Amino acid sequence: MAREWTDLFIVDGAAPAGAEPQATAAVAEQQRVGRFARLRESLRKTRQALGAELQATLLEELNDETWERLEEALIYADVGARTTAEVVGQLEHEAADGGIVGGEALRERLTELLVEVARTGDDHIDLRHKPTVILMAGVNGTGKTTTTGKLAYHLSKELGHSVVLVAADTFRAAAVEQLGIWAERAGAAFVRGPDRTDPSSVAFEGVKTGIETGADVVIVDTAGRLHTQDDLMGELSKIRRVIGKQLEGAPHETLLTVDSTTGQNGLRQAQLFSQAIDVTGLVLTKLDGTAKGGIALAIAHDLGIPVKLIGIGEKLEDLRPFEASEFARALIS
Ligand SMILES: Nc1nc2c(ncn2[C@@H]2O[C@H](COP(=O)(O)OP(=O)(O)OP(=O)(O)O)[C@@H](O)[C@H]2O)c(=O)[nH]1
Ligand SMILES: [Mg+2]
Repeated sequence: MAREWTDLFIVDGAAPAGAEPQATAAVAEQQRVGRFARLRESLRKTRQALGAELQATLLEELNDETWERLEEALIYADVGARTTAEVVGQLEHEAADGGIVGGEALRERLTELLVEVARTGDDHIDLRHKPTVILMAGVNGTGKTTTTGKLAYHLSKELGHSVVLVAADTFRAAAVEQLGIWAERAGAAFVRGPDRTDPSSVAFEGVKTGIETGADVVIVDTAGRLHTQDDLMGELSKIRRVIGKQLEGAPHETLLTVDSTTGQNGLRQAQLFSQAIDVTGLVLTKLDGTAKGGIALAIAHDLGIPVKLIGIGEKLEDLRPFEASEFARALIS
C-alpha cells in the first residue's frame, strides 16, 4: 500500500549505521495503515469534492449523463481537461464494450486509470552519488525550504545519512535563519554565505563542504522566483552550472515545488520551469489545504515529469514519497 522512504531512495548496499532499525512485519503493517489513513484524511477536501459527484454518478446506470458528471467531478478536482478527457473517454469506451458493468466496477477502473496516468518516468531519488546533490527550485512560497527541512530530517534521522543544507536563498536574512532552524532539527550541517552574496557562490561552497566532509547528501535551497522572471531563471541556470563545476554530474536531482492550491496555474509554472532548467522531479505541496488535489495526477501526465514527493501538512511527517496507486485510492475510496 503506502510507499516507504526506503522505496523512494536508491542506495548502495546495506542501510547506514545511523538508520533506525527495521520494524517487525506487524508493526510495519500497522504503520502503513496509519499512514494511509493520514493521507486519506489530508486529502479530505479533494475527496469530498470528487466524492459527492462520484457517489451520485456511480449509483446510476452508465449513460451520457454519467460521463458528463464524471468529467465535471474530475475537472473540479483539477485533474485537468486533457487527462479527464482521456480517462473518461477510455471508461466510456470500455463500458460500451461491456467491460465495465455497474458503479463499483466503474469506480475500480477509474482508480486504475488514474494510477496509469500518474505514473511517468523514474520516480526514485538515486543516492548513490557521493555526495548526491539535490537542488530545490520553485515559485515564491511554494514550500522549498519546508520540503528541504523535512527531507533532510527523513534522510538523517530515519535513514542515517549525513546531510548538508545549503542556504542559497541569499535575498532575505530570514530565509537563511529559517533553513538554519531546519538544519538543527534534522541534525544536518549548515552552509550559509554573507548576506546578499551571489547564490551560486554559496551553492559552490556548500557542495565543496559536502565533498570535503564526506557527506551523503547536499540539499541546496534557493530563493523563490517566477518562471516569467528571466534574470532570476538565468540565475538558477547559473547555480546549476556552478554546482556542476564543483562536482561533475551534479546536481543529480532538481526538484520543483508546486503549490497544489494553485491548481492549473501550478501546471503552467511547472511547464515553464522545466523548459528553463532540467527538472527531474516534482514536489506537490499543500495537498492538505485544497480541493484541487487531482493536480498531482494531471501534472505528471501532462508534463511527463514524475511526482516524487507530496506535502500534506506542516509537520515533519507530512512530507511523503508519492505513490500513484495509494494516492488515487485515497482520493476515490
Ligand atoms: N499546509 C501545508 N503547508 C505547507 C506545506 N508545505 C509548506 N507549507 C507552508 O507554506 C509556507 C511557505 O513554505 P516555505 O517552505 O517557506 O516556502 P518557500 O518556497 O521556501 O518560500 P520562499 O523561500 O519565500 O520562496 C510555510 O508556512 C509552510 O509551513 C504543506 O504541505 N502543507
Ligand atoms: Mg524558502
